[in-house]
Amino acid sequence: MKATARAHTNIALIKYWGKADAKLRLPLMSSLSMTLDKFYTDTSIEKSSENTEFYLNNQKQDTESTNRVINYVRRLQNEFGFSDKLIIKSTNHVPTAAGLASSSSAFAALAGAFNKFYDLNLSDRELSRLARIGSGSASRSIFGGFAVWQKGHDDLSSFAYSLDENPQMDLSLLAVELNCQKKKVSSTLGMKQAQTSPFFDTWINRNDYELEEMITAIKSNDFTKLGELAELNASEMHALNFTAQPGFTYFEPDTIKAIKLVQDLRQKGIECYYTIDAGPNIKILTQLRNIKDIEKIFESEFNNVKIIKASFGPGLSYLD
Ligand code: 2P0
Repeated sequence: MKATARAHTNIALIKYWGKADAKLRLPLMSSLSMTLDKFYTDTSIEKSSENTEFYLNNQKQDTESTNRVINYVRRLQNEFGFSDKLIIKSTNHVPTAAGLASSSSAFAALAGAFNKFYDLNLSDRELSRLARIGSGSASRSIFGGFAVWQKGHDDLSSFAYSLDENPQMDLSLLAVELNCQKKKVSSTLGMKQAQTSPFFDTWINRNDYELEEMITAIKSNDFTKLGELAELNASEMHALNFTAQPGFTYFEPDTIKAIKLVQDLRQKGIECYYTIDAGPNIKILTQLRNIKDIEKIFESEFNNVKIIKASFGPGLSYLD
């Protein structure tokens, strides 16, 4: 028997940046995201007659990523009392050009495949909790549209829920690949380092307020408010990195150039906002009528820039 699940990546508009418990991936703050239609992972699980193996895009993976996946699946097996050897195959439909991390879709799809393979009939809440243990942001990819990951206080209370599975907001995301990839500081390391910033307490203390404001913006279909808040929240996250002891940044010179371009576009009446994750590329939040103008200006300002357009994607689904 083989079970396959599909999960889409998400982009956080209110970001998770700080862990209360690294092993359980309990966050210090709640977060909110938009699930994206263009980027997803398909993962299948079947029985193995020999060892547990992990293939990504049809290739057997190195020890590090294999271990992360296998240890995760073992942990789930222990929780539910299984011990079979498994073959796990994932296909990522997350183009590197998107500059988006695939761990959100990867662990959500894996939790889904596990649920299907063992016929567990888990609720979305339970699936979200299990996905979270694999990678924090994966908790939100169980759901489509807008999802909120409530921080909770222990393993059972930290999971995401759907805010709006099928939003009517005119909201697009342009993933801009700036061709300036550098060796990354992992999210886990970045989050740990950010906690040394003198502004970290402020970041935590503002979380309830910013989350509530974002939920209000979504419920009232207020794109301007959503964009302003998302940009502020991303800037706060990156300010923590700059002011950590020692400081660091994911930004490259082109990141700053792109930020200024977004600000210039706004001055000219083309409404758009940026958000940035643990890397140098920016994602632009905008509306349908402005996409062409933004693409044109970015293409003229950057050589060989790749821009991928995305909008709302669905939650976890099962393929077989
Ligand atoms: C987020 N990021 O909310 C934040 C914003 C990046 C910037 O979650 O360590 O791969 O596996 O729990 O989920 C990326 O980190 O981290 C992330 P782990 P994850 O989307």
